[in-house]
Amino acid sequence: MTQMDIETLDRRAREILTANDRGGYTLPTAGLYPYQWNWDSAFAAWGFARFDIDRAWQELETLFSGQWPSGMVPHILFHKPDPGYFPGPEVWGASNGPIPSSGISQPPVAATFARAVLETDMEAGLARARGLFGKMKDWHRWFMAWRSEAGAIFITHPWEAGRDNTADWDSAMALIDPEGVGEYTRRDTAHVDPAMRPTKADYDRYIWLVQRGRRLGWDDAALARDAPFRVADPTMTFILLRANRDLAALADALGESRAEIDSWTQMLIAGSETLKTPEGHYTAINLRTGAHTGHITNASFLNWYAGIESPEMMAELQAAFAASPYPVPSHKVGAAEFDSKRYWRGPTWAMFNALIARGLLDMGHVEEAEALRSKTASLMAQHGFAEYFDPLTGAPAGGGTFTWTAAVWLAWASPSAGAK
Ligand code: 9WN
Repeated sequence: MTQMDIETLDRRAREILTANDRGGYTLPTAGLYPYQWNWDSAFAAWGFARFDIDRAWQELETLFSGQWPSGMVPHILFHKPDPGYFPGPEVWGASNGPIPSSGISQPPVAATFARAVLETDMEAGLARARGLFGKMKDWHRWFMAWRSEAGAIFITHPWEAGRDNTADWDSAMALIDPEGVGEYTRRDTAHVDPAMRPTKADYDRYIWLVQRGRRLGWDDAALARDAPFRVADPTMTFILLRANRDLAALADALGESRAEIDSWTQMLIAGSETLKTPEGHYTAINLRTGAHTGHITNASFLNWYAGIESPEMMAELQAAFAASPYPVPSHKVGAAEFDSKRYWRGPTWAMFNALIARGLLDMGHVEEAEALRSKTASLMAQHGFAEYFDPLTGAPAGGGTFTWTAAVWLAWASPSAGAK
């Protein structure tokens, strides 16, 4: 990549963030996702911090303006109505918070990126970080209260982990009979090739679970009783563990107490161990049956990001590097469920790679971190800032001009980012 290529790509990535900006929050991509999504926004903040620090803080502040009194931060905030997305606010029927929203959460990367933003803005940023600190802590407390099974964080809807149709949910989804879900019109397949999206069987169950939540008024205690879908998930567990460590560092920087946060960290470390199979791989657990799914997905490789060493996962990472030119696939290449184009069942996600590589770097695996960065950078340089990519050919898939892909280019993959 020449200096000129890098400058052009940096400029293009900044343009995408700016074009997806709706004033205080950023859409993942116009058309397909016309609202504010939780973890997408935290990635956007990381990207904005490269060229507009005030806008970076604002992205996080707008996200937390939708926090529910329970501490939960919804996965979608419906700031303005838009008929282009289904299910919209009327389907969710969640009026539990200050802004119409969905009724579930998403992986809590916010504290990690708030810390990263603060590191680029140590003086002026302290006041902004202070404004967010208590809200982030309340959110983490909500996870520990309502989504923890002995320290392993579980999800109650496939959308909660942000890996909608991963094979990790298959056994749990098979136990749901979506009877009575009724007719509905999907919008996603009007924007994107249906071969790159979840199936109708998946969608029926997504909507059926939303209808159940709505019926129960999105009340945490009611939802927890006889929950039809409960899967302990490496995405959630590792990301909350990492975010918790970063929240504790923020507590230190702000002169706040870290005792309660540290107690959660210990529980999450113990919970992470329950995700480990006898082969030493981190996989999801269907809590209704107690069985590990045994699938190696890109979430399995977040152990380093969470501060956990694993020679077995390192061997799997080397295997993933050998199996495709554009790792890390969201499902192991060669496994029966692998589908190179279908969303979370095979494609490579640049934002996931950014998390995996940060973990590798933090734990001293410099060579692997750099290999992953440069492979991801060449993927974007050749194929643009797509939602996800075919790990075998690099072909772009899903939505285009994607916020979090552009953000991770700016903050991590671009040679100008200094590989942080
Ligand atoms: C449902 C916005 C979101 C991401 C998720 C990704 C996808 C939504 C959808 O898009 O999910 O939340 O409708 O497919 O799976 O991780 O946050 O980019």
